Amino acid sequence: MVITLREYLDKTGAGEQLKDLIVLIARQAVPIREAFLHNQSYAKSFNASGEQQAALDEWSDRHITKVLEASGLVAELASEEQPDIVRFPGARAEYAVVMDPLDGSSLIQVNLAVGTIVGIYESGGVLQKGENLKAAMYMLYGPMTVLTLTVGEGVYIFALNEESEYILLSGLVQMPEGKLYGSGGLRTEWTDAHAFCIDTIEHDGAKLRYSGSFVADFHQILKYGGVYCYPALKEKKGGKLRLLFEAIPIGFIAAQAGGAISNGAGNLLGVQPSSVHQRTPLYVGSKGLIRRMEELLRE
Ligand code: AFP
Repeated sequence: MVITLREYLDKTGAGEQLKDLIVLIARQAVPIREAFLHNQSYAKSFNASGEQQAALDEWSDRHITKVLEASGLVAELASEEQPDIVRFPGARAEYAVVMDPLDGSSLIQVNLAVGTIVGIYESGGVLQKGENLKAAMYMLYGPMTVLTLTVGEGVYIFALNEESEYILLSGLVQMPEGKLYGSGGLRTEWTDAHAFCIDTIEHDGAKLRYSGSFVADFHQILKYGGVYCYPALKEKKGGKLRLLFEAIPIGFIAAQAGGAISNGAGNLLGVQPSSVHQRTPLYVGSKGLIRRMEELLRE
């Protein structure tokens, strides 16, 4: 039996406004996909983290921001592509959204999978611990467009069909213990502790898979098990990935699928963000492997 995104949401405890917001955001995969063709280049601008924006980064950011403002459902938004928190004082609901509108943008020009990452808090603004999220989702633009979603009742994966309708692909996804791994940062930049950790799991048979798109790399860890990491580097103690836009929503999904996310020392979902563009070292994947890596990092 075919189950649509809306039908699935109607069976959950999510409130009407949250369901509307999720469906609205998920639908933006259609215009974003269409925009790929005309936004292949780099823009002249740099984001708040000093990285050059792709034209599609800018386009997706502007597009989703406009849609969220018009919805009247979102009071506060933090985007990887905007320097400050954006407030919509006219909103009739209190939702706060954190997003990376186009994650993995260096892969746009080589046509590898990239995605849109979103986290939704019910109220209280965007600077909150990940464990407070009400919902998290990502749309992955690969050969198929898939939506991975949690409203705190497990993880469900949907595929966008030819009528631009999301159809349930798999439900109550459980992340297995697995042997894939990918680590960001150059080996020469890794700390001794992280290098020891990677040497050890490689010795135990871990197999390298790393594309440069966090959302795509995480999706295969979700399905096959293993670990994605972007560690603290010798010269950059915070690593590269952003706590709000990347780590928190993906970590919430991982935890809902029975996996875990750590900053190397403990659960990253318990970390209180202090600024919008804060970076964090990150290890996300199969629970047993994450615990093992925390132990190895301590040794
Ligand atoms: P953006 O393309 O959205 O800036 O993010 C890319 C990213 O944050 C993440 O998606 C990748 O896993 C990581 O950077 C890749 O970084 P390296 O190029 O250092 O491997």
